[in-house]
Amino acid sequence: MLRNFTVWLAVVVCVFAGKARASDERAGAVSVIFDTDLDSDVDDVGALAVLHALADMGEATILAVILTTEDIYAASCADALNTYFGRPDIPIGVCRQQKMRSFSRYTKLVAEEYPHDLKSHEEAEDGGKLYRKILAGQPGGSVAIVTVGHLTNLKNLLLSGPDEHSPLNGLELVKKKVKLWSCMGGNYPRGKEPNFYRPDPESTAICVARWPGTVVFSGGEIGNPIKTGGAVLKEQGSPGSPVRRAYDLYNAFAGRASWDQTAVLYAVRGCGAYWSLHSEGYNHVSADGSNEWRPSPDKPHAYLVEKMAPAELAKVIDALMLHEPRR
Ligand SMILES: [Ca+2]
Repeated sequence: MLRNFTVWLAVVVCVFAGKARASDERAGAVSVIFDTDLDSDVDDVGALAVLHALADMGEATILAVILTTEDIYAASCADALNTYFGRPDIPIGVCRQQKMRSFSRYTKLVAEEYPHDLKSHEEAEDGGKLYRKILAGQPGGSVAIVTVGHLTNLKNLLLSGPDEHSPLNGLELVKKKVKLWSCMGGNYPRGKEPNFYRPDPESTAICVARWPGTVVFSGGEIGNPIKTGGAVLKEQGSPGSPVRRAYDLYNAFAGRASWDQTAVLYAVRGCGAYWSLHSEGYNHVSADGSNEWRPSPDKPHAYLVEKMAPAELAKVIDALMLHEPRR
């Protein structure tokens, strides 16, 4: 009897898992590669939670999570978050050329406390290669890349040569497969923002100058006044949620800026009622990682301009961060 029940349960679980995947791939869902420095700040966790919520709502499909960080527990933490949200098999990429260390306030404990099967950083794939593998398998003009950290892996993709996944070089592959790069980085119209200058300004300058398609930047000034993950997450979040746990470990229950969530939200929903775009001109990045918007020549660059009041947009983001996985 117990064995029969176990078999029945397994069938039910498989059927519901199948439905979840089918729903993710609903027509109109935006296919996203999420590239994150899941380490020093906690808005990356908020952004990944928002992305899973949008996937559960049929608005997004998560193709891969790429960790551009030297935190050695970031990959396992990402796998634990993906597993919590019912997507344990999302491919995970890392930076191979960095000297790894442990410095995040939350990645190690989240990785230790929540189930996942990626046992170590070494088991993950190389981020630049994973980009190529994923892009090669997608339809033309279909992929949105969201970056919410620095750009080492993206530069590795862009400068890559042909390989077993595609005869195209990185530039050609991006041009053919990527419809949007939604980039949290820089300040607009000018400034110096950490994602662009720390620790790899050279990759920033290369990616922004050579990107062969549309880039929309969410500057530090956009996410800064949108405080989320505070009292709402503390009081209404599931006690078992790794998102709530990460914000607690980060000591962020006073609320934290929503830089990274904005880049996810834009990639999936566009401007909506949230923002307008400033698109005339282009973004110039200097060797030190500072940036300046220049009025000409016009390139396929744009930056977000606040439209919805930050306190109202915070409610939208907080609601998505409270989302619990389907069981
Ligand atoms: Ca980040």
